[in-house]
Amino acid sequence: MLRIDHETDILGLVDVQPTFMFGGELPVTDGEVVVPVINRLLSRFRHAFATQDWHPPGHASFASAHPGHAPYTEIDMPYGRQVLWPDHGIAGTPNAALHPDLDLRRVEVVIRKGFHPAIDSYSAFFENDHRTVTGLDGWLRQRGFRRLFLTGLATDFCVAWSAEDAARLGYDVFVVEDACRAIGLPTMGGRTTLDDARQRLGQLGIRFIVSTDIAE
Ligand code: VGL
Ligand code: ZN
Repeated sequence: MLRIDHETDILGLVDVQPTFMFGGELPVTDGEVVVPVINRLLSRFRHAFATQDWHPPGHASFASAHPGHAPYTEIDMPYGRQVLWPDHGIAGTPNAALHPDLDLRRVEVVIRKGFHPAIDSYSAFFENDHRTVTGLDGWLRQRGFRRLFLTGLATDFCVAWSAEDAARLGYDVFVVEDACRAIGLPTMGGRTTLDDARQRLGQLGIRFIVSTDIAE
């Protein structure tokens, strides 16, 4: 059992937006089921932050910006390999809002990411060039938070990249699995992006828990 320390623990909501749910532009299987699980957690933590995937039209991560390339294939970008996605998370559209059923009373800061036209940003801390910062580290550090409990979409992309950066920045990181859902693209040898993410995160000491592991 984990006991919440209300001074130094914070719940993180990663990209809990309709664009990643049933009926959205980049639907994650069962993405919408995380909303009630996250609301239960929000009633227990005193502090929370949220991220929002927030792209301009024609963003470089969209397959539509690369003629001849299909969604869910990869290309080389100046900063490394990039999966191409369907157009999604368009800044200012209803599907890019935080899910309307979320109880946002405890969400003290919202970080938007992915608004630079030429760089994608999975992580809540750095854009995919691993150098451009979002400012979240400064906010968390100045507020004195030490342990992050991450939830949201998708486990194997934005949640995983946020968790890895957080661990490297010195935070103690927990991924609350029943409050997350994965995209699960195939990788090498019958593995998926979720299998690969679990392995990378485990090596960094990031723990996968379920919401019932957190004491009432
Ligand atoms: C995400 C793909 C593209 C995510 C965002 O939130 O995991 N995935 N943009
Ligand atoms: Zn995106």
